[in-house]
Amino acid sequence: MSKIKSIKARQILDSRGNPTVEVDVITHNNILGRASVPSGISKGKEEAVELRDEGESFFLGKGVFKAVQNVNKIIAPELIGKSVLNQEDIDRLMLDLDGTKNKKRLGANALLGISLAVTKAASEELKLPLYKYMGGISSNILPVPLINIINGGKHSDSSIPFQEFMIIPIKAKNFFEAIQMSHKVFYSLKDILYKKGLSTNLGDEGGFSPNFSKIEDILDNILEAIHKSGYEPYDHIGLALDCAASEFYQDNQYNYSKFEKKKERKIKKSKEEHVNYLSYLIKRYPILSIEDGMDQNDWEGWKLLTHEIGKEIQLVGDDLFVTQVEKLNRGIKEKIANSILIKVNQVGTLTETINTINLAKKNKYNSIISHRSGETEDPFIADLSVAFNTGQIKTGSISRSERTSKYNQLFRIEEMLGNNSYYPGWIFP
Ligand code: 2PG
Ligand code: MG
Repeated sequence: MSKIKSIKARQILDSRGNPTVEVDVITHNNILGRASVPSGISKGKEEAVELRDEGESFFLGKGVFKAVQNVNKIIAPELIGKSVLNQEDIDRLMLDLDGTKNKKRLGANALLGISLAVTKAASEELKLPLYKYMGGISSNILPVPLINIINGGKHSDSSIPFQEFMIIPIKAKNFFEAIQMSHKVFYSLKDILYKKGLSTNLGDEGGFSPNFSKIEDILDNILEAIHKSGYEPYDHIGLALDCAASEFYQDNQYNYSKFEKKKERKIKKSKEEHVNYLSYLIKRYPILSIEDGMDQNDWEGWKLLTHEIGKEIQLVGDDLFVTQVEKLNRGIKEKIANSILIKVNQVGTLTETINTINLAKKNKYNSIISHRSGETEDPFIADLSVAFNTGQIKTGSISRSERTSKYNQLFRIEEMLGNNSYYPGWIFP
């Protein structure tokens, strides 16, 4: 009865109003598994391919009807009659059907929609919460959220070159308190910005996106908000950055010109100068984690950065590893970074995502489960983070429903786990 009766995909809209894929998988028990696919804007070059329709006139060339058709016409007929409990077989069958290295024939958005909908249908079949179905009885760690309160880079039209400025509520007794602390800091920051005449408009991931003239000014304002909320930086709340450096790497240089319009500082930094700047920042501020500090192809720069500060803080590869085993293996071999960002749509199936998380775990790389800047209301990644006890999640600010839906699901999971839930806080390097 857990066999698939029907699969239907449709085009829906993501948080930016752009088309994305939603898939319904229905079993013979009339159990529904429904999942939708997120979409990034600052993408890694080697991410699995997100299939979009051509032709500017239709949703500005962003339609996903080709991917929808691939689900309904090509993949669905092959999966009808298969049990949703056989996740790996289903994912492998889809990979074979696609037959390309980067899923460009059928589209990673087509494959992922089915893969996650199958997982959800399976958990419903077994009447298990999703996190427990995926992870088993040892899944009980509530992740520390890395909460993006200032949006820059490609996620805002401000002039900040770094993409994300996040707070990490380290010293909370549980996940609920972690969010309550972050909520306080978020609104303190809003107040501070407002009183200084700065914009409190929100960027793509729900953080504020005012114009500042220096990165230090942003960090100083965040520290002010932490103090104003009655917390101590480092002791209660740490900071994290996603530089998304691939977005401002040009001709072997890190070009801060989106930001530092005034000529008082060097706008283009060599990789050594850029690394020195990041090491200066971690000395001056309570920064515990830096993601994509270097460009995705600048492995030499990554080596330098890891050598300089990789023992002191978490260095996360996002565009660098694109959630793929092959890339992470190279990083491990060359001792690049010490952590990996996990995005389901960078790789395209749940099975491959789990393989990457397991490889990271085996090699003592931290895994941070992550949203995309274009999200839907689907909270799948909240369950994923608890299922594999990754201990960290990055899913935007304390605003916008596509972000808070993940926090809300984590509240529910914490409630379900009751006394068995565990919020270890920051236990990472
Ligand atoms: C990132 C992500 C999510 P995007 O760079 O980490 O925050 O952004 O989804 O645009 O790639
Ligand atoms: Mg990133």
